[in-house]
Amino acid sequence: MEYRMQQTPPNQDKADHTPDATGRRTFLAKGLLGTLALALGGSAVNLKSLQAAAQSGSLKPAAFSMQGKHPDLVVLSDRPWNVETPPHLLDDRVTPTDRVFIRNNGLPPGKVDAASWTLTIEGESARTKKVFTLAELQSKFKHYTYQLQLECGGNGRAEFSPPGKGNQWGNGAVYCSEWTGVRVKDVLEAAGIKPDAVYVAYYGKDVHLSGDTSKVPISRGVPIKKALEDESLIAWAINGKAIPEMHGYPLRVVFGGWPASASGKWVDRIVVRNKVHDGPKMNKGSYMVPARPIPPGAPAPDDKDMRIIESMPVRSLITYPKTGAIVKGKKTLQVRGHAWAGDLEVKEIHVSTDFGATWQKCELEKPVNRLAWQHWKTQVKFPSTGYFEVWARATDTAGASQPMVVPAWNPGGYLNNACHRIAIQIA
Ligand SMILES: Nc1nc2c(c(=O)[nH]1)N[C@H]1C(S)=C(S)[C@@H](COP(=O)(O)O)O[C@H]1N2
Ligand SMILES: [Mo]
Repeated sequence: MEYRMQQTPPNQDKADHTPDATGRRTFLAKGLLGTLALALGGSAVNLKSLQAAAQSGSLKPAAFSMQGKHPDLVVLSDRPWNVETPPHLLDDRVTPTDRVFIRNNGLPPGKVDAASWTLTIEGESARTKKVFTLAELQSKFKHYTYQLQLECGGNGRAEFSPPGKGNQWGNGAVYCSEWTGVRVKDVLEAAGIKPDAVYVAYYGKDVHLSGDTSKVPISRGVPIKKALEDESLIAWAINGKAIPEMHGYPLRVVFGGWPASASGKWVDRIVVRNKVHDGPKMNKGSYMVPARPIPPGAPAPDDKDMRIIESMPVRSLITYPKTGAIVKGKKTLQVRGHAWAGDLEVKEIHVSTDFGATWQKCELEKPVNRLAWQHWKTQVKFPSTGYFEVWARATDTAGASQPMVVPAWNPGGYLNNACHRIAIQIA
């Protein structure tokens, strides 16, 4: 369960949870032209920066190597680790753990002893303070397994102009894996919830980037109503195995459909609050958007004029074919992917191969459970050979569709749910 940067295939002692600080990345110049050729269909902004980098020779994609992770994930930063998944690697119905994006605000806790791990429930609106060992959580409460879709609030940020503050995520900071654990509500009810409870928040054991152990890198939460839903979990397993170190070993909370920042990793404390939680990253514009729209590039409003992001907006991905594909010898192609809509369901999804002039409806499956993403597919018939873009646009049960261009600019670069676009050449 250990992650290391390394250049040789992994073969570490599975009991050691200490990350390797001496990790290295290799840089490959090859592949750059390929990247340029495939950069179509995303955003003009990215394409320009790729071209500029190519001219100056400064862009060298890094080869990524971390135990348990797919080598084609894209590293945005390595301190803290922020690593995204190219959409074509998200083609599976249930995302394999090696393809799950990584978003850390601080440094993982290092060596973790699951046998002595405890979870404390407390806070102004908890009737009693309760402490559970991991084994007690597992033996005292009923287990549930759900497929839950999680997306970083900043997914798609790279397309905002001027750029939003933070990691320049493309479209791959999203996934849907299968989580197993106990319900947040069952555990909170064991402690008792006072009627004035408003918010439920996590604290984790990760370390602030400064190394200062008195500082908390992130502590966020959700309103009590979301916390008490059936699908809100305190989980110890993903896809049937212990959660890997990078994703919160040994315990995390999972709130599907909401910004993944609410789904705390390495969780050792849950607080029931009588007011909106005020932990780090619940303020100063983090995971907030202006309550009223502001012009692109305008200064960030005060928090009182911002709203905390809750359920994520409708969105979809095209996971097959891979952008840049050159298709030979046929003009009809299966196109497929997933769609999701925060707390809602996706009602329909369409694709266009003529830049949004006309749309064709796709086959769409129901979610396997609430808050799981939904699979869609369709046969696309291209009218001729040549260059095409495929755009996908999902519509939720409340009637909202994905915008075709980047939506409301906001200082944090959150909530870009514009249509996903891929480029195809029919040869
Ligand atoms: N303790 C802790 N929990 C955390 C974070 C963190 O830095 N520390 N990052 C949050 C953010 S912003 C996201 S998007 C998700 C990412 O989860 P993943 O790395 O398992 O994909 O974890 C959330 N939970
Ligand atoms: Mo995030």
